[in-house]
Amino acid sequence: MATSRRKFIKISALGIGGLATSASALNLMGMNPLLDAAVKKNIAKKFTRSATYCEVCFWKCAGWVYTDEEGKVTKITGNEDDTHCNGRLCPRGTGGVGMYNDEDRLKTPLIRTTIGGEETFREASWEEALDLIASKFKGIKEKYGPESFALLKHGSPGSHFEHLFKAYGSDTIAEPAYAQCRGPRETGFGLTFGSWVGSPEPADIRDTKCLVLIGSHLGENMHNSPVQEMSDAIDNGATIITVDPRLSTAASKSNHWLAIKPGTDIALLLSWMHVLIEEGLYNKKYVEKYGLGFDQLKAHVRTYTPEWAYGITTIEPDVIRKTARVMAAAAPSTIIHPGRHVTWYGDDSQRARAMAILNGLLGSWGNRGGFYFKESLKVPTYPHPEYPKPKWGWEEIGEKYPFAQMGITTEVIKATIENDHNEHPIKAWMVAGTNLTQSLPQQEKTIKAINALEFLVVVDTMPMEITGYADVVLPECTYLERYDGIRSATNRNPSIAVRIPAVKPKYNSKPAWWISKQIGERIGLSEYFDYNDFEEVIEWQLNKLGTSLEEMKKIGVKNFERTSGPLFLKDGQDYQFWTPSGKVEFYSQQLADKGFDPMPVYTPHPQPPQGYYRLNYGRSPMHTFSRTINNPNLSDLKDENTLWVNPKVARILGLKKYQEVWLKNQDGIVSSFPIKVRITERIRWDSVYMYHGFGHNNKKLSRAYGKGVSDTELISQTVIDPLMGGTGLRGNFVSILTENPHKNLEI
Ligand SMILES: Nc1nc2c(c(=O)[nH]1)N[C@H]1C(S)=C(S)[C@@H](COP(=O)(O)OP(=O)(O)OC[C@H]3O[C@@H](n4cnc5c(=O)[nH]c(N)nc54)[C@H](O)[C@@H]3O)O[C@H]1N2
Ligand SMILES: Nc1nc2c(c(=O)[nH]1)N[C@H]1C(S)=C(S)[C@@H](COP(=O)(O)OP(=O)(O)OC[C@H]3O[C@@H](n4cnc5c(=O)[nH]c(N)nc54)[C@H](O)[C@@H]3O)O[C@H]1N2
Ligand code: SF4
Ligand SMILES: [Mo]
Repeated sequence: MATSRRKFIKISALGIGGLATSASALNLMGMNPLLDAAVKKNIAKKFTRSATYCEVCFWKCAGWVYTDEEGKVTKITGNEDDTHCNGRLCPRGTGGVGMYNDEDRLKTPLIRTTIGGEETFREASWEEALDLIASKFKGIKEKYGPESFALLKHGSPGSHFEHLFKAYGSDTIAEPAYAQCRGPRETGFGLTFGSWVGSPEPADIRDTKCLVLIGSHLGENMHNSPVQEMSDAIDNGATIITVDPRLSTAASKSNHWLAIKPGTDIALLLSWMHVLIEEGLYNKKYVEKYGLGFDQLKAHVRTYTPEWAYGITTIEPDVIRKTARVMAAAAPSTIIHPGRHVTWYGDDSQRARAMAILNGLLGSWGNRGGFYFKESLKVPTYPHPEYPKPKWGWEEIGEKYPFAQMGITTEVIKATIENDHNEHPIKAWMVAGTNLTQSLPQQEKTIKAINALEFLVVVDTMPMEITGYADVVLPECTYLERYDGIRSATNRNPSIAVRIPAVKPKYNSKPAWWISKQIGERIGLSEYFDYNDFEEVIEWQLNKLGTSLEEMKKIGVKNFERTSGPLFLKDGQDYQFWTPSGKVEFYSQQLADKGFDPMPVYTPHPQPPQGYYRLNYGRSPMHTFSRTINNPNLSDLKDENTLWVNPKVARILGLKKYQEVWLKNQDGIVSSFPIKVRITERIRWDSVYMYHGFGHNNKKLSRAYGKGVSDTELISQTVIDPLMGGTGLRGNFVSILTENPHKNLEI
């Protein structure tokens, strides 16, 4: 029976067969304090350094991994020549060593089995696990077609498996970094300027005179170079305007903090447009030369006065006027930052459009201190036969959303649940580098989809929650132990960086490129993997780019000259934007043609009912999502999240500092674990706030289990962006329970 077969296996139940950790292994992992002290004393050691780029988050800073004579990884530092980090890693990047050292890592392939009526995993050899996976690839293809095998991925392993899936004939590919992250801003800015914002964002923060952050919390969001540039901009006297219902770190460094009522940003943006236009402060030369539909926009925002917006946003009219004037005075060196995790309330592409339009009115796109024209180098494709053409794929699955530009994870979930009477039935998944049950809302649905699958293989480095649902778990080695694709960065100047293994894979773990090739060869796709080692692929590509593996091993990063022209527009220069009209589209005919508002409109969103508070969440500076919570170095810095509560709310509910509470959301879902209260004026009274990523429920994560609350488990209501299918996550409300609701259930 599918449901029981897919029962979540707490890998802790894995006693059978045992994954014994030997004493000598513990020593190697720096777990033995005596040995640690001995190592510290041994200062005369010789160190080797190898080039890498960081995998702790997706900024991909280039760095150096130092190993000592015994092959022990001692530290990771930033590469001075890298524009992503300028020689400095963030605390998470420095803590990357912990990913390698974590003794809870997945150690060997695991296969789901039943012993004495109990489901568990047993250890398996790579041969056996890969043969089983290959037989499933073949079986799914024969029975349903290759399209029915989906790849859900994130990070570096993703590209290796994407190659395998495309060679196999499946384009059913999606990642949470689109529909639960950046998707809406790419649509909103794309419709306006004709190009994606992309990563890294081409915001010229370093030279800006005015940086406007709308729910973007740089400084807690630790993306490296933008944080450095923001700090330089502050030193250079730039004005920072932060719109955030919470006093974020960025807000605390701002000249203006606009503590907006959550969910009302579009009203503020429209009234800013109103002030710029009514007071004649917009960039007339830029708008005349490059803009399209200004007159319609002018008519559209005529009634959106600051007084109108005040009633919605709670931001005083004179503050709205004043900040609009500050932005205009600094223009075109003003950045209305596009943000990054922008899937909030379901009208997110339209909010991103409003932000893009504001940048257009200020003339900042293509001007110094605004946004630069980015450039990257195309890494040549290692020769392989053409991919077969799938009959359907991510586009067909997401066809309801005309402006989607990548696979929508939640649509993959839907197509998996309804796989009996669906044109696009999904029957099997490979999950690589994404902890889906923690990164997708409505956990119940994700689990329902998993139960409907015929086969699930998970490739991860850690026994994360998602691995507990797998039929086969494959242990990938960490980024310090493997080659990966060349990092080609889109930046002011193009650059490339390499990842070279600093140490051999620990335990019985393997790199994604190897796993992908092994599966490919077993299913008759050898010609797509025409190399013995991924080193050969990189070497071939580097030669084509005019360098070599030998050179890159020495320098790690190579910067190239621009070839696409200047970073910014010249005064009065003719320029074709990549929109259908070649102009900055204030009015979007593309949207009108598909029946959407051609210019952004404010729509009210539900407010918390009596006794409930909006569940607000964001980044912990010391962690990346759920992936680092168990990291020995980083959990040392922060091992649980807290619940930010306004003093007024604390008074009403009689809450004390650090008191443990439980949360119950509007649908009756109760948090699995308690969370400690942090009483602070930094959060509005209508919301509570917590860091995302905590509240792990897999016991095998010895440091992370049961620490704090998972925001994801409380997100059961979502609002879908009708333009591109993004998942609005911020419409959930929680009440605070002071009594343990699980007390009577505990055995
Ligand atoms: N509730 C809620 N949901 C969110 C967000 C939120 O703030 N709140 N944020 C959203 C955003 S912005 C994003 S981008 C997504 C991120 O979503 P995910 O990418 O799913 O985030 P992580 O939790 O970091 O999961 C990464 C997984 O990859 C594994 N991993 C790490 N390194 C490697 C490796 O080298 N190889 C392999 N094979 N696996 C590896 C980790 O162990 C972990 O299981 O989540 C989105 N979902
Ligand atoms: N340390 C660290 N840094 C990271 C990551 C990480 O995991 N850890 N993840 C990276 C990734 S993938 C992403 S996508 C980015 C995400 O980072 P960002 O895009 O900067 O931020 P968000 O997580 O969307 O936003 C959180 C902020 O939005 C505010 N907010 C909530 N509701 C509203 C509202 O209605 N209006 C306004 N104006 N503000 C609101 C919150 O109070 C909070 O300060 O961070 C990146 N950087
Ligand atoms: S910002 Fe930090 S965690 Fe992200 S890639 Fe750079 S060093 Fe690593
Ligand atoms: Mo993200």
